[in-house]
Amino acid sequence: MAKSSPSTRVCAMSKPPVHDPDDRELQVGKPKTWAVGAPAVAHALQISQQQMGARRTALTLLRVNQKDGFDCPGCAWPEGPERSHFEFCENGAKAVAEEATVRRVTPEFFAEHSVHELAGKTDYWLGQQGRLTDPMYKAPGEDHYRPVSWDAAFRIAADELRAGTPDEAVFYTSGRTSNEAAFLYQLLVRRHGTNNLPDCSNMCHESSGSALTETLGVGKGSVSLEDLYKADLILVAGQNPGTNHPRMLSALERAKKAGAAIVSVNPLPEAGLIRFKNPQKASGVLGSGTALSDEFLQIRLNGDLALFRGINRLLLEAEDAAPGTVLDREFIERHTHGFEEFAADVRKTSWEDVLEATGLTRGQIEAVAARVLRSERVIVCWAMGLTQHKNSVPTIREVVNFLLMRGNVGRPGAGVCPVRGHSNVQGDRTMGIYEKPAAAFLDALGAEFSFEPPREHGYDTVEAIRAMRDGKVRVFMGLGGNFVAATPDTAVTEAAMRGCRLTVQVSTKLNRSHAVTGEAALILPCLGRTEKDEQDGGAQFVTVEDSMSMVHASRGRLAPASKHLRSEVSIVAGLAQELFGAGDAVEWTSLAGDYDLIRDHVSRVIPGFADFNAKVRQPDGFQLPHGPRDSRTFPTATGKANFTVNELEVLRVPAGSLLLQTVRSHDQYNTTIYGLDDRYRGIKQGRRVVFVNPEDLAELGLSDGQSVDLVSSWSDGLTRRAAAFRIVSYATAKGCAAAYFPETNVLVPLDSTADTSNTPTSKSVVVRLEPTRTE
Ligand SMILES: Nc1nc2c(c(=O)[nH]1)N[C@H]1C(S)=C(S)[C@@H](COP(=O)(O)OP(=O)(O)OC[C@H]3O[C@@H](n4cnc5c(=O)[nH]c(N)nc54)[C@H](O)[C@@H]3O)O[C@H]1N2
Ligand SMILES: Nc1nc2c(c(=O)[nH]1)N[C@H]1C(S)=C(S)[C@@H](COP(=O)(O)OP(=O)(O)OC[C@H]3O[C@@H](n4cnc5c(=O)[nH]c(N)nc54)[C@H](O)[C@@H]3O)O[C@H]1N2
Ligand SMILES: [Mo]
Repeated sequence: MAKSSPSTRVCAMSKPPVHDPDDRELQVGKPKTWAVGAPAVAHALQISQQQMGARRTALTLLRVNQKDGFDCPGCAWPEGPERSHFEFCENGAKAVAEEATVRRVTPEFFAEHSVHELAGKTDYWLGQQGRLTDPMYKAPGEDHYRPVSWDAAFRIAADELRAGTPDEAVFYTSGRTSNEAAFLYQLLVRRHGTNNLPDCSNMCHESSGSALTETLGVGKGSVSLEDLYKADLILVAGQNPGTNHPRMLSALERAKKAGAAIVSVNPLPEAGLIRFKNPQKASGVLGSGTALSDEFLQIRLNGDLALFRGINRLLLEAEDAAPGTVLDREFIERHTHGFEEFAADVRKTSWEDVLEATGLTRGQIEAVAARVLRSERVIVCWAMGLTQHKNSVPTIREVVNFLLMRGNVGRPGAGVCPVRGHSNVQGDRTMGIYEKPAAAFLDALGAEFSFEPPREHGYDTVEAIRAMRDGKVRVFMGLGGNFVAATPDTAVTEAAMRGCRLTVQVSTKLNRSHAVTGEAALILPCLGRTEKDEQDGGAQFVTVEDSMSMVHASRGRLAPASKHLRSEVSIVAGLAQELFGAGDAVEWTSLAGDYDLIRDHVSRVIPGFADFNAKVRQPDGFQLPHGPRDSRTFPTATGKANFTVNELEVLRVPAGSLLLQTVRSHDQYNTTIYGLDDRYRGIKQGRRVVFVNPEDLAELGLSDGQSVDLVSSWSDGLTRRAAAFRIVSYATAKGCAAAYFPETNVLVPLDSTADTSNTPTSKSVVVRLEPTRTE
């Protein structure tokens, strides 16, 4: 079917539905130049009422992010001490509505729909079915799930785990899991004898973690909300906060009112970054809002390393012209390592390369450098636009170089701000969800629970898929998430999952990972954030850590979606109890009955958690220590903040090809599709669209409205194809295209990953656009 290069061996295509029935209604209008405001509130309430009804909507939304309420499952943006009654945003409300929905997926549903049939449904359809109510088991050779008791489910999983070696099991985690569940889970996994703990972070901010750990010694952001309000200049690179972190817009608005300039760096002119209407203020709902960005650099995909190298070179030259006025010499001498080598290399940066890679003019880059020189305090914020490329780790290291030059780390109003995705993805890593745990962590864990944890590193997400593909994995378990749909190379990943003996999913909602399974499959339905968690020891709460290292409590208030649900903690403990038997050294049942006991263990194993139980009961929780932020101590290999040398290689695509980024629409949460619109980009009732620059369309002989297949080639000779996308002529950077994931994950080759972090290169996929054949 592929009429592509002669080297084509196989054509990988996403099996699941090529067409959403609703896609026929697809409408393309004009993109918006502002975000939030009245329509956002209306839209959030509409989706909430569809899912929950009016009364439940009011009850639930008032509890989001309140000090005695639950943490919004939407994103990891912090709340800050002064909260309004509506400390949520449109997309937070949609995330809550998805979970608090009154729709149910019952045993009768599974009797009616075979697994085979479910695999043919869209992600949207699957998610719309509602909350899972009962533990379910699909036996080998059967095509239907049947109800199973919790005890029998744990026995099935434990038997299968015992039948293989510890390394023949893979334990995935998604970032909504609470600290308590995550801590217990990694304990189970390490007591079982493996470090195979891939997580969604591997596909997300792993590049930030890698780069920041090497250069600053801590793989987390170094700023607090207060710092944003004190900054003179905030660069927002590779991030779409209007959709993915809407509450960040309020913070940016406040920073701006306090005098900060904002520069956004993005191939797409994202609505929220241009103009923002604050829904929490009458002026925002009715007025024309705040113009947020002072400067918009419409950079080419993958151009950020070049941009920061260019700026850094200009800063060095400014220092040469007026010595002692640009660099923070005292900071560099006292606190950093490797400056001379870095400076020598950056001076050699070729402007030709910088302009080609960024697609910007030298004047634009000089204007930003001039702003930097006028700014005492600078913060750089970023998200997936910087982390999902081959050169992501060097790119983020270059951002660090940029900040270190002027001492912009470890003082008020300055620092690094990787904006995390899932609401507790940072906390899960803090709790030890990591395939490459530090020796000190394992030592402390082993001492606390009197056992010898495995030392060999485990599989990350991409390595786990390879191992499954190669028949090295018997059991896959997912604590949340949707592994099959979120990961790259859909055809390869689906085959890999089907090759497992048993797949186990701990989930709130139905998704593709329940439909594409191992020979046998278990669905273990769990409580969500919004729900009451009653255990033997009484009502429990859990804790989470936000993007700025604040740890706080989260208490659900709603009655559980079904009486058969268990908490994540109780599911992990139940499995462990069955796996390790009665007299185990860890008292799993007691821990599951009273989460304070888990927190006591955490307080002894993980630095920064002393007095955990007391501190987390303070109204605002507490902030974890962070050497670079608190005292300019840098726990790196050199004991100082490291400047690094980062080679600039311009990513050139073959003639006739474009560089494709895979992004989120406004109506989705990763693989959960809330609706089929992408309001800010002018798309209604459809998702199979590809955004292309009009000049590229003219050069390629294609036109707006035409249907094309997206075809990616890779050095493995495999041609990957996603069929039938409508072209939308759009103001993206030249040479760059954009389309939504998960539909486009079929195009991302498993082996195309970032150096060091091994993150799939979801934002730089080389594709050709081939007119869809209709025969
Ligand atoms: N409503 C909602 N909220 C979410 C999520 C969701 O799906 N829905 N997901 C959550 C998760 S897990 C995460 S990780 C975050 C994701 O938050 P984002 O990173 O904002 O999400 P993406 O849609 O991947 O958007 C990437 C942005 O980077 C830009 N970009 C892409 N490539 C480049 C590049 O090479 N250079 C530059 N400078 N820019 C580039 C894109 O144009 C886009 O604006 O959001 C979290 N919050
Ligand atoms: N092409 C491409 N691929 C990407 C990305 C991209 O930008 N482009 N982004 C990547 C990123 S940044 C991320 S973080 C990953 C996301 O990967 P995942 O985290 O694996 O995926 P999600 O879609 O967030 O998972 C949704 C499912 O989680 C379950 N769930 C929801 N809440 C809870 C809960 O409280 N407990 C439990 N146990 N389960 C729950 C529900 O069943 C729901 O169906 O995707 C990555 N994939
Ligand atoms: Mo993410």
